Amino acid sequence: MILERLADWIERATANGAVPVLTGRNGDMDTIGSAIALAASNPNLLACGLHLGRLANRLCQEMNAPFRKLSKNPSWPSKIGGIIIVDAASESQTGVTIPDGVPICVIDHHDTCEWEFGAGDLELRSDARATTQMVFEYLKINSPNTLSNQVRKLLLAGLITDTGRFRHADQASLYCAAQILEGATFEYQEFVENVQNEEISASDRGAILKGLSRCQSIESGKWNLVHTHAGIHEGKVASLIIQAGAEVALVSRNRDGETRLTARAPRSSTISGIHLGKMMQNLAEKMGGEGGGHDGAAGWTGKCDRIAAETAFINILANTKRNENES
Ligand SMILES: [Mn+2]
Repeated sequence: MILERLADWIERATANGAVPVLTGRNGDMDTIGSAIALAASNPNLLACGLHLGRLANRLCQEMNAPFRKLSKNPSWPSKIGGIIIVDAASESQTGVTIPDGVPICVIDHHDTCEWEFGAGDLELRSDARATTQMVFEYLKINSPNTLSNQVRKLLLAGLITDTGRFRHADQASLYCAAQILEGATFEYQEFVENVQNEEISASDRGAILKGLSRCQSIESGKWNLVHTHAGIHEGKVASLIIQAGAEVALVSRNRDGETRLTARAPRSSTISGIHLGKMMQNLAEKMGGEGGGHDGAAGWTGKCDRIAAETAFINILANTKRNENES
């Protein structure tokens, strides 16, 4: 059983020194919640990463959850037993350089993977809807005492946000959510309201609306694409575009010479043949940079200008076959 291999890996690594549990640089609730929850199971594990996203930052403050913010060139503990990376499909997705010669363990649920593994490394990859789901499965069996209300809240928050409030859930993730709540003494509805209670400042609202006002709807091959650029909140803009009925949403941004693409697609599009993660990986092969993700949510980052990146994505979309099914 693969989770036993994780238990063995952690036991060996923590016997050799401190083991940072490193998050993805987007700092979303899934990566942060996974790291803090897993780190709570062993005193030699330390949750850390480059960045805390808005929601993760607020929940961590409310719960006083231990998380260490790293600089781009972190000073790692001198006696380091290994590094666990959660919810990141590549080293660049962590934003930091992993020291050479240190065993790594990657726990991730993305469809794409650019890690290279050597002897002593461990990869745990699954089709879980959130990495917190994988961490819960591990803690449930190997460290049930770690599952305090606080840890359960962090795990549940990762599951709630990565599934878009369970819109993209499946049987296993819903069952996992029920199990997380089974031993909890907080109320689900109250917690969900707290997670959803995201305040958007007037200037952020302005940026989101500006992004929406620039939207263009085009036909690319057999697909409808709505694309725009936004300086902030690209994921939110993309979700709003999908709610407006687009088959594929693409939001780009350019900052400090780096272009980032964020794409979303509804289930009806992924059933018909869209796999945004693979398309972004394809884009990285053509344009350089790094791309990947899930079928309905993915991203790419690279050095070329915004228009060139958008054009390359649109070409890939135009060449994506559509499975027509009669139902
Ligand atoms: Mn995730």
